[in-house]
Amino acid sequence: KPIGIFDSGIGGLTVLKEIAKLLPNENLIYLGDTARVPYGIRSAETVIKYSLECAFFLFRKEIKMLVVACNTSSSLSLEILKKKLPIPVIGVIEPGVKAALKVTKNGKIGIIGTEATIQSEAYPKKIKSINPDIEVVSKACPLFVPLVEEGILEGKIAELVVERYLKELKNSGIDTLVLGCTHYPLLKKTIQQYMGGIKLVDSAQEIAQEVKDLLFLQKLINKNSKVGAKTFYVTDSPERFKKIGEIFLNYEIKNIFNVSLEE
Ligand code: DGN
Repeated sequence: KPIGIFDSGIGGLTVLKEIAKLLPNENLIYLGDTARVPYGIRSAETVIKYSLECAFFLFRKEIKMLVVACNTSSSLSLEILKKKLPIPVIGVIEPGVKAALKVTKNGKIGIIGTEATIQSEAYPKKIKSINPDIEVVSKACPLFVPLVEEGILEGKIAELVVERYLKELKNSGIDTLVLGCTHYPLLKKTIQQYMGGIKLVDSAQEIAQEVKDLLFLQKLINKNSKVGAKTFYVTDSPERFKKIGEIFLNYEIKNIFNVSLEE
């Protein structure tokens, strides 16, 4: 049985990439809700509705586990998805938080994400529930997503936007910064350059490890196939997904199908 992964669009491919690296034998089905991206600027009610539609589409493909790759969706809809689906459901927030708590030495953690993720306070709430003494500084970085979608990952423009959003965080005394959005790992180099010694936590890498651990724990690991198959579904036309997605994955994307989620 495959693992289902969904995101509001293309960004979740950073998560798919890390899962494929760590679990090369697993069959992966990816759904990108490209017709309705971005989720990051929508109301909680809408994000939950869209997330449920994505989850049920994948559930009907007989997945054994659901990975909510989108930070916005994980922030707002993880609990309800866990209640509605009779399979393990994992979101990106908790693995990112756990990693950040391991990394920080001075107890001051920065979080960056979309407007909706930051407003939901999902990250600070999770952090405080584990360790109330940690100080959290959050910042929404809305221009990072379009920047990445345009393939502007390094150079003057990227540097200026990074500086614009991260200046305060850089001087706030944090020693750890969580990249709380699917797109941000692509800007890692530019962000790291600007942030200097501050440690970056890539939630895509962290969730991949969590998926692996959970598959072992639940004895769901795939031992049969040699090479994990990857199938992609998108709600808008596949052309743009293919073009931008190949920047994310660094290889040619085949098997992209267009689907409609509205019933
Ligand atoms: N996938 C979204 C996230 O991780 O928050 C980013 C894209 C978006 O919907 N704005």
